[in-house]
Amino acid sequence: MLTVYSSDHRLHHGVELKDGAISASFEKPERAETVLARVKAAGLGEIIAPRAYDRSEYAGAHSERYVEFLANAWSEWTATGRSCQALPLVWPIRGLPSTELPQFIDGKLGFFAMDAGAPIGAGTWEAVCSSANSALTAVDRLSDGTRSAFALCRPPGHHAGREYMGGYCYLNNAAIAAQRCLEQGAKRVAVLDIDFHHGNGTQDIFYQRSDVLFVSIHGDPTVCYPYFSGHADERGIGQGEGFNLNLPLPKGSAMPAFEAALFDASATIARYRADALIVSLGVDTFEGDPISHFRLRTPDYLRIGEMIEGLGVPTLFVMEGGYLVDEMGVNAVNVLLGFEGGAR
Ligand code: SP5
Ligand code: ZN
Repeated sequence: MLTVYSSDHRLHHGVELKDGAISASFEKPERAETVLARVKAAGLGEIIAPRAYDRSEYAGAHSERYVEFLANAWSEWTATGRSCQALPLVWPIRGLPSTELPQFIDGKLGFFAMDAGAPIGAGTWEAVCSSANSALTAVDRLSDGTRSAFALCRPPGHHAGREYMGGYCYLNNAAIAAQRCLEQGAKRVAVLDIDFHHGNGTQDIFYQRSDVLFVSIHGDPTVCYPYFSGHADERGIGQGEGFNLNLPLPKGSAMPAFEAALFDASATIARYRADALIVSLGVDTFEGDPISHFRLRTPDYLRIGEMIEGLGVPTLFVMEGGYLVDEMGVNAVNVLLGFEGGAR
């Protein structure tokens, strides 16, 4: 399987508000390095760098003013004399009268963020573009007839909505990839999100549309991040009604429950007759993950890959979460190996 990877991800090394203090984020550069090392060790296949794309390629998934904000945020922030990473501290919560975009960076940060989980530093924008470009490059290889590809994206993307960042995510790599599949002739694209956290951003981007089916398996949002989306009754609206499926599972769920949910997800995707499948591949479902609450084990990821292969659709895997650095390489690549094993 082809892997698309850029070392430019290292330009982003965010901070995180943790236990009342600022420290290094769980979402750190070593994550992508350990996955890359495992791709090589397992002999998964060719590894290529992403090509450059114009910013307008992100516009199907995000608004122009949001992309503009991301591109300029660091320079606007440092222009105020600050050199630490930029974080929002005020949000337009329901009930406040103004929905106008503020003109000062501190207001813009809150306007375009769902939480304080997406810090912006000097290299963030460049890293974010390399991540999205990896997904786009992988789509372009898929449309050349390749059966599957792996975009080793970092930072991740599935919490980023049409006009907001959050949860370590800035541009929604999976949504940008889905949009490009449509531009390249696909009529129906399915996004299957198996990260522990609900892919609220991807849901947001496609909620009113029927040309992209979104299916997500995740921790129950009544007790798990992102709390404000991911419930089973969120089914899409307007044209999109019936094209959004959330399968929340209780904290502590292990493979039997996960496999049953993946079986349901697969049935829905098969009925949709997708021309392409994008998998938001998080491995924070692992039993040892430091911020998540499922109990999958390393061999379970082989089975997941095999089940996804059974759909028989050209498939792009996009790296999302997974925070136990020592194990996430093996677990992520196991999904890919399971997929390839299923194809044999
Ligand atoms: C892409 C992705 O997986 N984003 C996840 C964002 C989760 N943000 C909330 C993290 C809450 C961390 N709580 C720390 C508990 C440590 N014991
Ligand atoms: Zn996650």
